[in-house]
Amino acid sequence: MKLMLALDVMSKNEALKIAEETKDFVDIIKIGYPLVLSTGIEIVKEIKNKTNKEVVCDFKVADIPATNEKIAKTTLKYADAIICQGFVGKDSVMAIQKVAEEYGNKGAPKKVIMVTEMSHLSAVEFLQPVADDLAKMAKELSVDGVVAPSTRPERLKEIKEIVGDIPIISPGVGAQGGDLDKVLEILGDNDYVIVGRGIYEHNNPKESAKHYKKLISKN
Ligand code: NUP
Repeated sequence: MKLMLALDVMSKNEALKIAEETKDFVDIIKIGYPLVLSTGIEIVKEIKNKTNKEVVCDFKVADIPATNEKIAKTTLKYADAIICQGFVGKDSVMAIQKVAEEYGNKGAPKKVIMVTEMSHLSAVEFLQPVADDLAKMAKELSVDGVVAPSTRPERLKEIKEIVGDIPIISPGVGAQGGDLDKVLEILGDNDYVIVGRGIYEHNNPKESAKHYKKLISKN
């Protein structure tokens, strides 16, 4: 199982410092609007140069196909992977997959990760009722990964059963209170546990990353 650092800090210096400090224990780095809107998309390049890790842009893209295509082009020029929403439907996700295919190559394929059920409380209101269908769509489209919640292990399990061998990217451990032990029983070698605040808000991010890496590597 792999550790994905969610680097949702708001300053370039802090981002680069934490990325470098934790890089020995982190498998891949995820950034999103907090950092990119604060510093610009070029931060992707800087993180990659400092750490030699793949960078995922968590933009939860959710627009019409033509606009999704533009967002994917700007993002995948820099990033290795992009996260999109599935609830906008197949054509919107496929528009991103088309860009990923065009921009990637054998040595460095670009990946499209799709959200199914989110981890926060209110995800049960609108997303949960359609999340199994979203997971089925993710499988049909052969996306490169799906996001599913560590805050609801029973749902994580159900979504994993639907998507089969598609890697799961799972947020919710740490600040959101997800039970890592339960999550470790469900996820496998090709899946990712996302930790953000549990690492970057810790008084020693390196030690915290080391701790999480050790816990998830036991399985
Ligand atoms: O359902 C989701 N929940 C979630 O927390 C989908 C996500 N992409 N995330 C992201 O995961 C969230 O935006 C943040 O970047 C990370 C979790 O961070 P933390 O709660 O560990 O700080």
